[in-house]
Amino acid sequence: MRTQVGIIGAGPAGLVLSHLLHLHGIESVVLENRSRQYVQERVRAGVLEQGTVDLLKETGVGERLQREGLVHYGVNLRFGRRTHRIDFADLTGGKAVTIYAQHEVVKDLTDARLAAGGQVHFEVADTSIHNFDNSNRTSKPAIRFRKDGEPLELVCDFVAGCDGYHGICRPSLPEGILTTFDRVYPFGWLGILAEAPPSSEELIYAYHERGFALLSMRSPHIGRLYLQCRPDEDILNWPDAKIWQELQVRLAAEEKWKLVEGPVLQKGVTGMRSFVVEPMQYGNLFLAGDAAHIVPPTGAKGLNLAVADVRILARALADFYSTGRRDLLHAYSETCLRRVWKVQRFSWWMTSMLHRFDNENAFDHRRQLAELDYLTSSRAAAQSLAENYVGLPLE
Ligand code: FAS
Ligand code: PHB
Repeated sequence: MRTQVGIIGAGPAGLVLSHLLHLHGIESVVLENRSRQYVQERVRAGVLEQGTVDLLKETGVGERLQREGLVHYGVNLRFGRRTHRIDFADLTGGKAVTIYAQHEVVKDLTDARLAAGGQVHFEVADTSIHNFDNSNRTSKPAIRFRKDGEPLELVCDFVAGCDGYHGICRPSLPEGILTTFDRVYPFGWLGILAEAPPSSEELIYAYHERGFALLSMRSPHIGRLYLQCRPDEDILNWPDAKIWQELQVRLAAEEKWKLVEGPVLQKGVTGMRSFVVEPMQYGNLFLAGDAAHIVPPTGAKGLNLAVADVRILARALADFYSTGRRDLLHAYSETCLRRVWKVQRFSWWMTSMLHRFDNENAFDHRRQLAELDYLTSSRAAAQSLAENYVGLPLE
């Protein structure tokens, strides 16, 4: 097989990249080891930044998003049982976020790629990457894999490692090339999908002495709620009634407000870490999305950062194929990392402010409350949160 850009991973990074390359007339092949159904049903992120929404709409894959997405012009912080709204429209000149599940984005992009004759191969196995280090000018990069048991090789000009945190691309780089920056948090999130109308129009981030809680949603009928838990929490210790009981305590408000419960459709525990590798490229291999970085979900940034990476990569590849110049490709990692580290900072800050840490004391708890008090009483502080939450400019 032969193509211009070989893409490993059919998550948001891989699919948006393939779609953007297609719009530039650049061929790509996407190789995904899971089934199409698995990838399109995997419950992950739910908040799209303004820039992500604009990109999907402007590039012709935002029709269902426009119809079904929930546009939010604000978010709520709840602490001391009192609720404070951060008004995005006022603080960011009209920007918003849209609630639209990641797996819906993946569905829309997969449909669009296949409808355009794009090559997205699911359930490939034994993927490996070769000749990407640019040392041997005669042999082009290659991706070897099995499809229906048959060994195949995809020869390409460039390889995009969009295969997530557990993929094979990052580990394929030679020893000594990558520097890793890592912080593992001493807690996780227990998340549920519930068949219950969300009890708030907009998201509620709650700081509570028993731990963080978040009320989010997927539709006017489906709630998505999280509570801080131990990082190695066994979900079997959390029957539905106990989850709802804890959410009722942590989300309680002094104003007249009730958290409506309902059947739990899905529940799971996610660990939390901040992770970055530098550089995000080597030879003709480019890492994008979770393959290169992980953020704690408190800032709702993971998916959006993946999209930001591949916007930069698609532009660099388009410039190369139209002019032969490699300067944007050479600057890919540096360009992405400027935004990656600012998003890492914001996600770390939101996480540190809203969660209870076992090794912190009464001073720290008062400091966290002061941070929340400052955020909700200073326009400048609120504007900083708002501009990060709706999404920083691409560059
Ligand atoms: P992805 O992991 O989405 O995609 C990588 C793809 O590569 C996968 O489909 C995988 O099957 C495939 N792959 C892996 N190895 C391969 C191989 N060897 N060969 C071929 N294919 C291979 N972010 C938020 O903003 N909010 C959230 O609430 C949130 N919740 C999350 C919950 C969980 C459990 C997890 C794991 C992540 C969550 N995230 C959240 C972050 C998440 O949304 C990611 O940031 C986003 O999926 C990044 O997209 P990709 O970089 O495309 O990686
Ligand atoms: C979600 O709806 O899944 C969600 C929302 C906001 C976050 C994290 C997850 O910060």
